[in-house]
Amino acid sequence: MKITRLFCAAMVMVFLLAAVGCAPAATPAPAAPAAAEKKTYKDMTLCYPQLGAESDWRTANSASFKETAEKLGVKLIFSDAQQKQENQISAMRACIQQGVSVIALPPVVETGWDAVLQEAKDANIPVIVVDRSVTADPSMYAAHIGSDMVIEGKRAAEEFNKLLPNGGNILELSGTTGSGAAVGRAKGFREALNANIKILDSQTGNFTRAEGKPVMEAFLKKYAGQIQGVFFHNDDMAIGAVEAIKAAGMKPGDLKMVSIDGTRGGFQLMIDGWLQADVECNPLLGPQVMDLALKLMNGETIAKEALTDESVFYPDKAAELLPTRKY
Ligand code: GYE
Repeated sequence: MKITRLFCAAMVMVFLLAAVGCAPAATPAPAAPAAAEKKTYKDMTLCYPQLGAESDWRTANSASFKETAEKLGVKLIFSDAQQKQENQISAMRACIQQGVSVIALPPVVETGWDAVLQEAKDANIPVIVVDRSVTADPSMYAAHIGSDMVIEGKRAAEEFNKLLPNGGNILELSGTTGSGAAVGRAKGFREALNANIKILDSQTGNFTRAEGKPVMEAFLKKYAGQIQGVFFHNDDMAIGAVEAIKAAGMKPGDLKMVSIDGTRGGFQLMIDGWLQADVECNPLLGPQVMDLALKLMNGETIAKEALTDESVFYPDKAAELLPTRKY
């Protein structure tokens, strides 16, 4: 009897010890999320309501999205809004209806996005603002990725400060009115331009060759003999304007000229002596945007602002670099 009791007490002790000391180790660890639950590029439907096809920069930007999507197996819903905000908004609405994974929006102008951004938010579809900026509150979108347009404008101004050390009069051929690119570049340019350089006039050429040419023709008629330089918000307008400048009988170097983008066309203008500097603006944003979109699909937090690293190109290296340019 005594032995039995002792045996029982011992058993209880063993049981208690096991319960206290060993139980935690015996409890199975919480199951790690299965790798299969993580979304991949193959699960992504990305909406890209492109703003238009106005420039070589834009063509390269569209190609970057199409090629990257193809390579990664992302389903891309691409449209061309022909520089009209209302077309971009209806393309976005169609994407929201379809229930895409992410919308990447290159906004043609800065304002007027609140309603459609709210609709995307209500549908739980994250929006990455690409290239140009929006004035909407940052809480309305997941992130903005693109160039710092103000810095680009400052870089262009610094070139004029070097090109016209004793000052002078210049003209500005600006981008699409109300676009983040034109607003930022104009602002940065004015902030960094020496006080002895005067901007006599500023007109939009809508970022296109076709509109750049007549604006330059009108400028030359109005300001003949009064100007030393021209600042272009992009290379396409510079290309259009050079046609007008040539037609007016002027030679490379008669006017100091600085542009933005760094496209092959801009490089050719530097080689031919028309442009004295070209400020880089990188359109190849497809890989970075899709990487961020995938992170959003997997619930990861991403930085609100991702700026592209850029520099300035000069005529001395233009011929050597031209064959390596991707756009
Ligand atoms: O510089 C211009 C294009 O938004 C950065 O748009 C872009 C600008 C680019 O049409 O060529």
